[in-house]
Amino acid sequence: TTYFLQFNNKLNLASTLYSCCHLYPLPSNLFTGLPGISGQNGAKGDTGVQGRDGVKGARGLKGDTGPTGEPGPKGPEGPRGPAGLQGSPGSQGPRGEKGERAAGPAIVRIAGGGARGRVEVMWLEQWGTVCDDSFDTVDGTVLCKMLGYRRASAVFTASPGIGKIWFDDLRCTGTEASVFDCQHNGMGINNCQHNEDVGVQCV
Ligand SMILES: [Ca+2]
Ligand SMILES: [Ca+2]
Repeated sequence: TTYFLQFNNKLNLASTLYSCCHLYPLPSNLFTGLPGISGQNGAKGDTGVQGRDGVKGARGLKGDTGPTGEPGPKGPEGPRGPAGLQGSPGSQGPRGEKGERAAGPAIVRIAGGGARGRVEVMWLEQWGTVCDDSFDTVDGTVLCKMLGYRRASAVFTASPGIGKIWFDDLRCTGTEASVFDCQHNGMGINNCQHNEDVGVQCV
């Protein structure tokens, strides 16, 4: 029915156009029949040509920082460094207290070994003599006591000795335990000759 109505409408329109104007030729498809049934699907077309590569995408966002790792093992000990510069010497320390007189070998003697003779003293491991300047029995007594005698009964100029003249201007007070503790010019300091070497008589 629908096709029929469409057919009539097309027929009426064509008739009207043709009858009224005679100007337009009738369209060749105006009087076609009913549409046939649909044909079978055509064969599948050929595969198309591969398209061009797409535009590269934008760079992704930076990832988050990962967790802190475990500390690595301790490295080996480094080589020993070069020796440092030598330091400056320290300041001199305080003077020590005077020590006890060493009980060593004899440091005074009477030449010849008797109770009377030239006085000889040892200093710096050298035997020497004593000048007779200002030497008296007080000095002689200190010396005789060192040799085990009580006192000096006399002093005199003895026969010349040899070596150093260790004492000159010896002035003992009588209380000294050693002639080395008496006042004098200084060890080896003198203006004497060996013909001024002093002698002593101990009792
Ligand atoms: Ca003299
Ligand atoms: Ca003198």
